[in-house]
Amino acid sequence: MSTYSAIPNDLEAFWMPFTANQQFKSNPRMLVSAENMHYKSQDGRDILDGTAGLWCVNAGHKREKIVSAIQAQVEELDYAPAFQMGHPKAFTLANKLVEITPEDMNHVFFTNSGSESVETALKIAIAYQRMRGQASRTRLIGRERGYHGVNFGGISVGGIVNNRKMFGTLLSGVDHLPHTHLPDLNSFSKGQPEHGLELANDLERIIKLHDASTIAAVIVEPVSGSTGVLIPPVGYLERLRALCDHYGILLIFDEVITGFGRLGTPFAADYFGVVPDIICAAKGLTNGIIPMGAVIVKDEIYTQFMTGPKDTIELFHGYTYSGNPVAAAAAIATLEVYEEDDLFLRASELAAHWQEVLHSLADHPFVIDIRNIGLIGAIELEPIQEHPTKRAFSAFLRAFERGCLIRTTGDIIALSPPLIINKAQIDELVACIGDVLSELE
Ligand code: PXG
Ligand code: PLP
Repeated sequence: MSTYSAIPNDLEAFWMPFTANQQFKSNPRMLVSAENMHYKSQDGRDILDGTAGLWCVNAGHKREKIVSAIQAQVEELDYAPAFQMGHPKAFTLANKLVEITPEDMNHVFFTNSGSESVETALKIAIAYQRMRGQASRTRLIGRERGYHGVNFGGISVGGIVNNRKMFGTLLSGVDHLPHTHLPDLNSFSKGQPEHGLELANDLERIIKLHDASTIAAVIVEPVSGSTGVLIPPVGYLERLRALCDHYGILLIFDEVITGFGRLGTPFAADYFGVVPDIICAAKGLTNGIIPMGAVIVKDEIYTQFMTGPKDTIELFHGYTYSGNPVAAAAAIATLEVYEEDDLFLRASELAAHWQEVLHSLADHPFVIDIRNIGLIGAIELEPIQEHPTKRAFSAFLRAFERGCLIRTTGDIIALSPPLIINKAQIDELVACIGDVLSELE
């Protein structure tokens, strides 16, 4: 007898990620197809995508070029071993990717997700320090309210209590900068907030405590996404860069969300004019279609690893699917779509309208802050006493009923539409949220 006896559409077997499983399964919200700016729900409604899936479908859904590239690749070469063997598309992709990375960042290590990119970047940072004769530099510095995926390294440098508290003692030798969210000083900022640059100086306190000779790297999101869109104060990233340079510490930008045009530039590094030593990427690399991530390093880091005996593996690290042919084909096609449609420029041109329309919600009930940068926005709501997150989650449910997909984290509505969105759709999305806010209790 077959062991495959699940009742069709039984929702129990799938343990859903970052989901209130019991609540969802009692009232499921299913998406069944998608095209351009819209999902289709199981009950046949069009849902305007205000979040690019989970911050990843930057070119919009069902892009013909990417779909055909994947189909052709599956026919031609489905899989190739990733270790001690190569296939052309992974090299083509790396070359294409470094055309849009900051100068002197010309080497790419492929992973399968943002979480894996973070683990890879942290390991490269520690190994690099050792390769250059600084083996005592093993500490990693993250930041409060940082999100760096869900693996052990990432949750250790991350700064979200719920992602950490259940999982034991995590990595040792980690410390955290303070977050940069200063609502009393910066609420309703448009673009970068004015106050908070001095929070970067906390790195010097940490250095005094541990000594620079023990610190390998600092990892931050240029703009924190998951914890509710925390935008770096003017001058903050520049100060971090200067301190890292001064003390011989590598600076890692986790650009899993900010990469691929979200701010209207290829990377946030370009937007802010601050170049890190290592960039973590994923999500928009393949338009979210096939899992793939990338770690991009400065030439100096790659070169440091390439000085040993020629027949020795330089970095004992890699994944079965690093540079997977189908993912590589998807990513090449995705980068072509970004280029052909000039989507990063489009995002930067839409940013002013986005800002204006978003801030028009300032006077709505319960709104305590609105912030924005590029095509990212956040609307922070006053929490219901004793029931944090409930008000925003109720907004999410109501928006879905009204035909808009938004994302909430805590009591913050986070928005990040595909870069193909037009002005009328921005207006529609924000009007939908306005209606929802007016109904909230
Ligand atoms: N770093 C950053 C900065 C991220 O935003 C990851 C690492 C991990 O990537 P993977 O591919 O392993 O999930 C992320 C992912 C949300 C949300 O709604 C954000 C992420 C993932 C899912 C939901 O805030 N960011
Ligand atoms: N666990 C076992 C038993 C494995 O053999 C492997 C890979 O060969 C892994 C985990 C890692 O899997 P991946 O390379 O897909 O990350």
